[in-house]
Amino acid sequence: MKHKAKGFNTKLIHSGGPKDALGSVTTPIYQTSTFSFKDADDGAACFAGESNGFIYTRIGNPTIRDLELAIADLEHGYDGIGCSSGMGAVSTVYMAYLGAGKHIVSHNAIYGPARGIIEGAFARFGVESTYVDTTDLEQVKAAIRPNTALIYLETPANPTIGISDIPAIVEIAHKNNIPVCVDNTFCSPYLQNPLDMGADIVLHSLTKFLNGHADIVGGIIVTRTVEHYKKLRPMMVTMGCNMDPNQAFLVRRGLKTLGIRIDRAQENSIKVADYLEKHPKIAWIMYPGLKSHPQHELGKKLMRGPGAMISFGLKGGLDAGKTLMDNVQLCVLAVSLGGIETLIQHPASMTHSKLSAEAKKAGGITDDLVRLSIGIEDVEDIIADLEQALEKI
Ligand code: LCS
Repeated sequence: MKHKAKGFNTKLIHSGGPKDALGSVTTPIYQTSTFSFKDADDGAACFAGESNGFIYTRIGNPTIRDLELAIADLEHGYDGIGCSSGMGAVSTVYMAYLGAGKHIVSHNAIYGPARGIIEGAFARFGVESTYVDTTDLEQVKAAIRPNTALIYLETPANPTIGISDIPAIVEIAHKNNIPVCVDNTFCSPYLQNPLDMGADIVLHSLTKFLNGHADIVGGIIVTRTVEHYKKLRPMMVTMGCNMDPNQAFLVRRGLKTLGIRIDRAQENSIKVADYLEKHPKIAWIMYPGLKSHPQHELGKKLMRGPGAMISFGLKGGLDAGKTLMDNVQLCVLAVSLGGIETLIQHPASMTHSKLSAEAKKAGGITDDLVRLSIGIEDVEDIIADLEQALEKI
């Protein structure tokens, strides 16, 4: 796909296509399962197999296509593949690159189910895996085997906010002919473009920042090259991990405000992180914008801003964390992230509860870890809410 040399916020509004024949400014919801076999060039009926237009919504649909093209443009990729959910995108990538006797290397603190499905279902089919701290290049190098078929990164990682050096890992991987997939959910293309750093595949849970309004689940894969696209697209279609046109419509609408939403959430996050870091009851905090983050300098190199995700621990450990979460009034105690509302959650008992105790320990998913996804409310209100809840500890 040819990149349009437009600014990011302009692309958020105008990228995508194809445009509706009636001139709708907003791409409508094509609520149809199937399309008559017509030649897309002249509209004449044509035999099955000769149509070059849309065929069937699991394979493709104009509302979904609009979103795929828009996000592919934002991620500087060849093309996009809309999926039912973030996990639909993750599973499609795993299915396309892994198989019996193949091996995956990944970070030990990625979104729980993205690891759980490898160690559960994929292991049953003979897939091997090694989870290491990918923020340490030596651990990545040591984990590679002759049968390694995929390096799968999530950076910043969920929930530890560790940052992996994408270009350095790509260099190691490509020397070994291994493709690299990056889950860019925590940054969104507004803050980071892994394909520009040499990654082969980038994916998102659209449920988070790209949609931003906590009203759908969705996912997308964008590839750097046509070859990767051709490997992945049929896998999504045949597994039935497709989006729904309603879902695509809502994400396309939410996407238009991604830039201003992240600017505001990030501005709030910098203030909340600063407040928490100085609080006497806080034991530790991980936020890329703070100098205390171990990959603060790397983050500045890879990301255009520190984002809106913060993890921290309280001196009073798990019990103090429970008290905090039980007492917030504005911050919503819920899983998920990247929406306009501030969410607070406890990964060890919520998003990452299915991981073994050893896996949690190795990944730094400690019992005292509290994760915040900062929204776009007035920051004084977010801080006041945390303040009154911290006073209860
Ligand atoms: N990748 C990342 C980084 C995620 O955080 C999630 C979901 C997924 C993929 C999967 O996306 P989904 O299928 O849910 O659209 N993360 C969640 C979380 O931290 N809390 O609830 C869901």
